[in-house]
This record gives sequence, structure tokens and C-alpha cells, in this order.
Amino acid sequence: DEHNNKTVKTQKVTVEDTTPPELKAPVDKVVEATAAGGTPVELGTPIYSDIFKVTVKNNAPKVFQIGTIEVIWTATDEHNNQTISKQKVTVQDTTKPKLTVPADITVPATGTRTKVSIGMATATDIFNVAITNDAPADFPLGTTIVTWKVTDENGNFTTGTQKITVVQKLKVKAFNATRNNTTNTIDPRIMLENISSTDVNLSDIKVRYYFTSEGDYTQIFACDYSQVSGSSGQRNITSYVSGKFSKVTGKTNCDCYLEISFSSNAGRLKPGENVIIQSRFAKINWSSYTQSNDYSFNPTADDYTDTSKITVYLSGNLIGGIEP
Ligand SMILES: [Ca+2]
Ligand SMILES: [Ca+2]
Ligand SMILES: [Ca+2]
Repeated sequence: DEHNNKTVKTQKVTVEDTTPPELKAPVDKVVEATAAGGTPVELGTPIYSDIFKVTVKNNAPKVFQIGTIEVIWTATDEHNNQTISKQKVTVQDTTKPKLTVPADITVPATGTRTKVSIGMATATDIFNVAITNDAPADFPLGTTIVTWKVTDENGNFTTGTQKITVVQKLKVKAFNATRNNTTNTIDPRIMLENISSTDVNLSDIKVRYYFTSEGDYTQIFACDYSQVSGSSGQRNITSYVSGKFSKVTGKTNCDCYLEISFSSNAGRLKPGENVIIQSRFAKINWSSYTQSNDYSFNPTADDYTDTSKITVYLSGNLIGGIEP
């Protein structure tokens, strides 16, 4: 006071910072995967403020796996006030694998069904892939489409096709010189054409003509004429043709077949060449046949005509025609 008496009291003034920083995480991200082991993602820059110095961190992994995760951003000021803000990061694989299918293949038939080595497709993708195809165990004559499919581990897939063509080695044409329903002589005219790109040994070939014999009698075969024609000229192989008869049971329109074969002197049938066999057969007692119930009989053709009812075997394998 005016007389200099003093009393002292203290007042505490506390300045404190309890205000957390402002923080806004970068915008959500959707990115395409760039590596199977994880994809690095550029997260962007957060927006933050505080009157004091702020440290901003996040818990993002170095690389992101497929899927969505929430990255948590944390802003901390010097007085340990914290604010968090979340950012969604999605890594996806929408990229289809690339597929390369094996080349188309053409092979000669080795039977009614032919085994073919079709090769293997290849595929690329940053993820693991599985390759499948729908190829049968063996292939019929003609062209079969094989569909290959590659699927990555995220379910994206690509398909591609491969053509497998099985060609008949020998084409069979035939007609019956006698087309009367009742006859004591059956005389098939048969032509085999080598439609493959390789030679065929005639002695490896057997041809079957199927019929019902109307009585169990010895039958006699005769080859009237057989000739190879084509790039090597013409040659008569009549004396190298033989025929034998075999009985069959349990078939429709067939209880017997004639099997025609060639001796080694018949030589080879080159690509594009054909051989005709003009033969006849009869029962030893000259009793009549009925032809309308014969599997291989063609009542209408009067010249060499495609047929599937006369079968051809190469080294014992059926390579042409359909058995009864
Ligand atoms: Ca603050
Ligand atoms: Ca992919
Ligand atoms: Ca008959």
C-alpha cells in the first residue's frame, strides 16, 4: 500500500495445447496389380494443419496384395495430440492371361480313332495360371476343334482354339457291277485312293465286303482285273490280289465277309494314286444270293462312289469305312 506494506499472492497462468491437428488422408485408391508378390501404391499426400509442428505417419505396407485394406494415417502434434484419417487402397487384377495355343495339326488316321500329340499351350500372366483343354483321348476322322483355357489365380481367363484334323489315308469308292437283287454272282468294284502324303504298301492293306450268304456253301473268289494308276503310270496287279471268306455272327445284314488282300509284288500306292479291284464271287453250287440284305451292297451306284460300308485296314488297324 501507500505505506509500503506488501502481500504477495501468485496466479498461475497455464498455456496448453489440447487441440489435435487437422488431418485429411489422401483420396481412396484403386490400382491394377503389377506384381504377384505385391503392388507398390503411390498413396498421395495428406492434408494437415496445426499451429504446432505436426508429424504425419501411416501404417501402409510397402506393397499391397490383391484386395482392399484401410490405411490409417495419424497426425501428431508436438504435444502429442493425435488425429487419424483413413484411406481405402484396393489392388485388383482384371488383366486376362495371354494364351498361345499350339499350331493346328493334320495327321493320317491310324484307325477309326487316332491318338494325336497335340502339344501344349503356353500362357503369361503376373499371377500363377492353370491351363486346360477339352481334347479327347483320341480323335475321329475329320476336324476337331480343341479349346484351350488359361485361368489366372484371380479367375481371369482367356480361351483359344486349335484344329486337329485326322485325314483318311485311303478313300474308298465302290459299286456293284451286278445290281440285281437275286444273283448267283456278286461282283464288287472297289477303288482305293491314297489321299495321304505318304506311300502305302499294298501288302499292308486289307479290304472287307460284308454280306449275307444265303446258305453255308464254299465260296469261290476271282479277281478279274486290278490296276494301280497315278503318277507312276499304270500297272496291272491282277495276279497279286487274293480273297478269302470269313463267317460273322451277331451282325445285321452280314453273316460273312470277303477279305481282299495283296501280295508284296503289288508294290506301293503313292500319294494321289488309286488301285481298282474288279472281283467276283459265287457259291460252289451256283445257288443264288439275295443282295438287298447285304451290308456292303449298293443297289443304286453304277460307277465308283464314296462308301463307308466297305472297310479298309492298314497293318490290322481300321483306317476307312464302318464295320457292320
Ligand atoms: Ca495442436
Ligand atoms: Ca491376371
Ligand atoms: Ca444276302
